[in-house]
Amino acid sequence: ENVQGEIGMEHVTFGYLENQPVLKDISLHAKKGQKIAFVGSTGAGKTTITNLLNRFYEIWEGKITIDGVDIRENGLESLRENIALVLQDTHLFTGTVMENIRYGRLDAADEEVIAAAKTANADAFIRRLQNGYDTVLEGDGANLSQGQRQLLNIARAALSKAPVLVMDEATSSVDTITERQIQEGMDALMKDRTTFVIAHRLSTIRNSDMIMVLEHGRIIERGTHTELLQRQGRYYELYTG
Ligand code: DUT
Ligand code: MG
Repeated sequence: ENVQGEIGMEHVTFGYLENQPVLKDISLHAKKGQKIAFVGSTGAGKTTITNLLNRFYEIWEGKITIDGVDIRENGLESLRENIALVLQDTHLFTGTVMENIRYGRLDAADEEVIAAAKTANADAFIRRLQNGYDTVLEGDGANLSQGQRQLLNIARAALSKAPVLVMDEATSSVDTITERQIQEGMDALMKDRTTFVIAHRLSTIRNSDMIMVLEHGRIIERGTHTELLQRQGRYYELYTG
């Protein structure tokens, strides 16, 4: 199986409750390796789009494809293998740092795990922990800062070989050094993968191939950063506001 990671959405409509659509007629196309960013007010439907790509819910209408194949045709297992996730809430378990990063890639040697941590910019802080990579994390990484947990999530995704990456950027107010580390880690991660990124800091998505502006479940504007600024519409408002 050689998945390229092209993503298509055609006229996707979905809601969590009957007769209450949250996404309406969403169509988009991401070529292999492109970075697509989603912006818009809270509740606009950004996370819902990624929930659907991951098949956490079934769509009401329309179609979602990877490499042209409807995601309902292949099993969830293949979907999980092809999509790496960096979500707002971290999913760390009680175990060592090494085990937490290796999660999902049990075949990975220690060296590979450490290389992924370096890619994610997590290696330096891990080495400063009491027992380095052997430090045991409490449930959900309670003994780490929010920024450190995020870096571990990024390291885990860096170890994954999935051609598609979904990132729901943390809104968290981490310090600027950690923020820069997170940004560098995410940039390294996106390289060569088709990426859906939900951005809360618009500064981080200026270089996207396409920015989608969502409002009340619809894409109301789409284009590059430059195009959307020229348009002086909603994105311009969000960016300059
Ligand atoms: N919603 C539900 N049930 C859920 C999740 C969301 O009813 O389990 C509603 C809340 C909102 C809409 O769906 O009215 C879209 O939510 P979503 O989480 O997709 O919004 P967002 O754009 O990701 O908002 P935020 O910026 O706050 O993360
Ligand atoms: Mg969200």
